[in-house]
Amino acid sequence: MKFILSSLMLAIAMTTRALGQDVLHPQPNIVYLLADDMGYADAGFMGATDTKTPNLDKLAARGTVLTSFYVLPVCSPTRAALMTGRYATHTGVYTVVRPHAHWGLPLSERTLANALGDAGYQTAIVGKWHLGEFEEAYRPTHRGFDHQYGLWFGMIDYFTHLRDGVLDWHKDDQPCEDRGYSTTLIGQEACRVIREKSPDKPLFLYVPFNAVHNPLQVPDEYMKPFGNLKKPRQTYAGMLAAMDEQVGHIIDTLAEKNLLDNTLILFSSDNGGPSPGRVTDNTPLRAGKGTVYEGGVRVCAFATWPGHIPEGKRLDAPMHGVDWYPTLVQLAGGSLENNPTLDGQNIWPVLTQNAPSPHEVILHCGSKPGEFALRQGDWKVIRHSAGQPELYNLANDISEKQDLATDQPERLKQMLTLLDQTIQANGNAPRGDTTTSGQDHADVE
Ligand SMILES: [Ca+2]
Repeated sequence: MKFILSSLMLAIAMTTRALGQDVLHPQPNIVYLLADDMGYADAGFMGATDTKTPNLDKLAARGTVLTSFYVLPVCSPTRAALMTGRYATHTGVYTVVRPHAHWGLPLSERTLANALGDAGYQTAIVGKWHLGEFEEAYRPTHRGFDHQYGLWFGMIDYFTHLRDGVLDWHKDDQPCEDRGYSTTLIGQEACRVIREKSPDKPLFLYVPFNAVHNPLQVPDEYMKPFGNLKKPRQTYAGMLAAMDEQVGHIIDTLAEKNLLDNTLILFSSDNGGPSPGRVTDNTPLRAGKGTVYEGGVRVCAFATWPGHIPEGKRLDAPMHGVDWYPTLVQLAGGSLENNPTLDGQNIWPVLTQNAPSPHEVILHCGSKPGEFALRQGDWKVIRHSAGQPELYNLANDISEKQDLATDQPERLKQMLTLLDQTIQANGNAPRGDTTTSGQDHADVE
């Protein structure tokens, strides 16, 4: 029976190949859509009513929404975590990598693109890198990506692709003169990569949009449907709609290529929304980008792969961006042997079999020296770079309104000890950026 089945699979594979279609792969294609600076409650699937994200909502409904998905408080550290499966305590990427800064994701790190490439994947990054570019060796095509398109820095002008007067638009890490709104260009290139995908290899397509990061810029036509909103929220809603439209094109292209059944689609923001209440909406979470409060590190996220991941489900088990690395590499049949120590855990059983979160604790690394938080079960302790530590019970206080540090000194002490132990057990890498306090621009970039 097994022989007949495998012969049948082979026959189908050969037939589809003869027809010029994609060969059946046991390894799924992986598309990671990363939004930049999107608030926890800015999408319809997270309850937003003043924005329009129909394509993200459709995808989320066909998969599982991850309501306790954590990342780091700003851009570069989250990207480092996604690319390595390691916390900032291991990579040293605690802060944003500024344009031309003489550091980046350490070259000793094995990236997700390296690992999936080793497992036989075609790899492409279309969007924002933000992990260093001052030497060639730090650029995406030297970090495991077969193909690169988009920006190296953060915070470029959406129309001119300039940052501080310097063009930051690249193709295969060479300057690129393509004109147009960056969100549109990113979507178009992602679709091209899918259309021209190698028929012999599964695809890892990483699409880190620079939307909806500031500067808040969007063609007028996208703002018009949101005339009832005040700026800057109106502009932001337009930017979000433009990004959602490109997500729709990416999904349509996957469908045209008949790849949807064999593609795992992941979505998240890279940090919480900045200026919550004015630009973004992190309801019901406290604060936003740049902080280790929930509004800075808990982000909107989902995972979609019909037939594999439950549809229409909401999953509250705590998980972290570092988890994708081991999860995806194992799903792809890749090897973690000789990999640097991982902080991430394989969350496939959580996603597919309702297993509990594999994390005893989740560590939050802030950008400011000495700033950390730790979640254990429902409890969360925060140690700021200055001032008193705080203690919250997220089970009945998701908004972190009631600091229990004074009421529960014993638990506070225990949690702070556990925090120190966790930091020590999870690497002691020097901070990559030694030139700033980590405080500068944390809230803008
Ligand atoms: Ca960001």
